[in-house]
Amino acid sequence: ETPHNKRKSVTVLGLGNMGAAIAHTFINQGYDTVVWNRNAEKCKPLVEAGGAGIEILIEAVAASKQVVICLLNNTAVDEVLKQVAGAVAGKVFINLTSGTPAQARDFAEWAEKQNASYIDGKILADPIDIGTAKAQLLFSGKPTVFDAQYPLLEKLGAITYYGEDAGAAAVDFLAQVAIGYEFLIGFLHTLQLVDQEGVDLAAFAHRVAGTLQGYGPLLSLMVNEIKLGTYQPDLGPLQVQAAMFDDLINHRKSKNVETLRMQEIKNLMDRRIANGHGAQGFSSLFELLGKQ
Ligand code: FVH
Repeated sequence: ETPHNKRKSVTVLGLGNMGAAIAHTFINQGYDTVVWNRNAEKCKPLVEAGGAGIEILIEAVAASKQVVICLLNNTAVDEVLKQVAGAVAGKVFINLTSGTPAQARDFAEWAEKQNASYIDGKILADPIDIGTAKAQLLFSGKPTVFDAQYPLLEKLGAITYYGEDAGAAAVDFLAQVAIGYEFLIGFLHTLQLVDQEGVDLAAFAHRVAGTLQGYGPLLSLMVNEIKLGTYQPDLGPLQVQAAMFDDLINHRKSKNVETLRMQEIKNLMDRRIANGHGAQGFSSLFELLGKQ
């Protein structure tokens, strides 16, 4: 039996899909895991798994030095933290709730004023993957605090540290999540397109997954062209791409599939070509996307 002050303990606030997966992981890793949830019913499965359910929020927070928070959004986190203000000196808050860089920086400032510490974390994974290398977790905050928390955090999955600025992990998270959604809404639209032509969707998805392999090197090439400002043709010169886009958009219109985003791309291409850059690549649209 390890002496009490050596026993690893952690409190988890929020036992939704993700919070419960996090709490289960800590329990499985031998932590004395205190669990709290607004709707206390959700503590039951965790208590059965060996966790300690505490219904009074301030007692749940008082029970451990490390307090992991995983709620629906940071509005909820705000509501919860307000209830424990003044009673958190010495605590280490590890917030794994999705949110913005500004929210993360505000919480870090709040913690500082409360004589507590703060690490901001973002999860690029499904609950099922938590506790395995498949889960990607992004962290930022004070290096000394991150280092001290590393043994706890690395139990959750593959972790990346983004440095001292508490908002840095959220910057990457929101950007990467946005790219994912841009791609996936495009994918859903193309499924409508090919479905109408009787294409087998599973086979099509497999082919798309194959084509996606080529995008890694293209991303690096485009960033290089943006740095150099030369914008060598990628995907061909813009004027050739624009010619294809007219057909692509007309085809979609004929199939009653949304052309909003494709029209946005075409408009950018036309503007860039009109500015005399028709021989440049798709990367040159970057010039039109910054603060106007
Ligand atoms: N689930 C996923 O696949 C994604 C993967 C990527 C990261 N996200 C983020 O994880 C956060 C939690 O998401 P979740 O899936 O666990 O969400 P729910 O299952 O709906 O659980 C929400 C918990 O938040 C509690 N809650 C909501 N509002 C409040 C409030 N005002 N005060 C206190 N707690 C609140 C809720 O409590 P209850 O309704 O059970 O009483 C749940 O515990 C999220 O940021 C995702 O973006 C997950």
